[in-house]
Amino acid sequence: MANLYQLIIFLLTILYNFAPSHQNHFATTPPLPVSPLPSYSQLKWQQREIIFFHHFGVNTFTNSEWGTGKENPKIFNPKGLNTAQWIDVAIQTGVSLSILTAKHHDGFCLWPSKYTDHSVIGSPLENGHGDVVKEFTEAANARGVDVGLYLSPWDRHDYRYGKNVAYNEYYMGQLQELLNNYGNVKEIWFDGAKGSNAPNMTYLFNDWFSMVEELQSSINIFSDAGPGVRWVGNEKGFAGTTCWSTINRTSLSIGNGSIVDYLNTGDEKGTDWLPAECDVSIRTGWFWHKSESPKKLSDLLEIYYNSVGRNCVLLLNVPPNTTGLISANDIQRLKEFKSAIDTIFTKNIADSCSIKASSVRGGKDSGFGPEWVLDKDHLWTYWAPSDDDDKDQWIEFTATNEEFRFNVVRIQEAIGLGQRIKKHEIYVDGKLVAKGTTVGYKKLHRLQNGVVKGHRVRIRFIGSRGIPLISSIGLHYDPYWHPDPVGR
Ligand code: FUL
Repeated sequence: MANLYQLIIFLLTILYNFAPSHQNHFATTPPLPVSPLPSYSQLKWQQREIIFFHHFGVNTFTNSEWGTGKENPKIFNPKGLNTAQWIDVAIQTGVSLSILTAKHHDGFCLWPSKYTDHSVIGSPLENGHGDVVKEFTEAANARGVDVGLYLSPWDRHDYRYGKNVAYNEYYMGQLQELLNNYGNVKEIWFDGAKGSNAPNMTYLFNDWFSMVEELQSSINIFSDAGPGVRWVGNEKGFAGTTCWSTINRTSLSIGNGSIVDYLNTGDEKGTDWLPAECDVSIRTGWFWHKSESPKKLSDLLEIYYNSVGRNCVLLLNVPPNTTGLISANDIQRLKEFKSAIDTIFTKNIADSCSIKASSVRGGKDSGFGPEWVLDKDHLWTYWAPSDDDDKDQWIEFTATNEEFRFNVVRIQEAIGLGQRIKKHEIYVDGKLVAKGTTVGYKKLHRLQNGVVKGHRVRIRFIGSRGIPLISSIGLHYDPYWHPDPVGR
């Protein structure tokens, strides 16, 4: 009798579980994020990939890099100033944000600040009625390019410099002028440079940052220690081969050169999301000098692979000349640079491959299959392995007809849910061709042995914080890449 009773209960349980009304019809949910996470503004910033910097001021006319602060404003005379031309160059280069030096260390202001006369007011520009910040921001707004500003804390001109209260009041007054009167500002740039004549000068960074965030809602604050974006630790445009967007802000300080290695690699265990920006000039100097010319295309590509291709944003300085224009040879080099990037990355050889993975979260058709690494949304659609697939997670591409040929591999993580990957390897027909550590928003591998041919590419993820989430993968051919045969 008891057995019969048990049998009935068993059959009823089966019926209950398989009755249509009790089946799970819901889609598989996305996995939990692994914190820390980027803010909306940090994600937008990361997707820009390349940003322009324009160093322009009295140094442009004195052929120097650091002005003394004693320059006569009358020397600032860009007779053909055309900021629209700068912005057009940004657009042609695919750049969506340009940052201008509103004030450099010499203290000369490119806008008519009411707190000093060391500015465009004393210059021949529109007989003292000019405003480069206004022209620049208006040209950018009219063309749909975002703007950023650099207001140097170190001021070699102003008499208040070195007097803590007076100078911080002056500086904060200028911040209010710049952030109240020129529309949206998407990035503000602070460095920690100080005059050796005023070693006790204290910059009230915390007050400055609070004020910046009060005045501009979607701004990223750049400094050695963020809080929006961190310095990469050098001015060569190179990030570490390992580069986490995470770091401990409490270990950072602004203007302290000893932490450059930490800034360069970030910190796997960091509790703050603070991605790195790689600043470098297209020429040797930050300001325009007649004797200098733009870097070679191969150098710019090297910088691109070592910055954008290492999970960073490239802040490329393009200095306007004494006429007030971007020089023709810089424009030419930027055209070549943009065209090279398009040539390399427009075609993805993986698009014509069949694709499979070690496992899929929620099974086939769950929305997390490996095919999602080939769609055009690079952030919120991704391949996710199943939670229990923690030994050998891989994704594999197989050529459907003739063998493929490539020399660049691009991997991108769904960083909206955190940066996860610690270690990965790339195999072609079973042979290891590249390996690396972090991936982040974008990792580019230029294959050190040049072009590989084959039928099967497997990318293995062999260490991650939580499961890896891969938003995009590309197999590309870079015709400009000729690895040095020495040391192979
Ligand atoms: C540094 C400055 O000292 C350089 O002149 C330049 O502006 C560079 C981008 O930042 O801190």
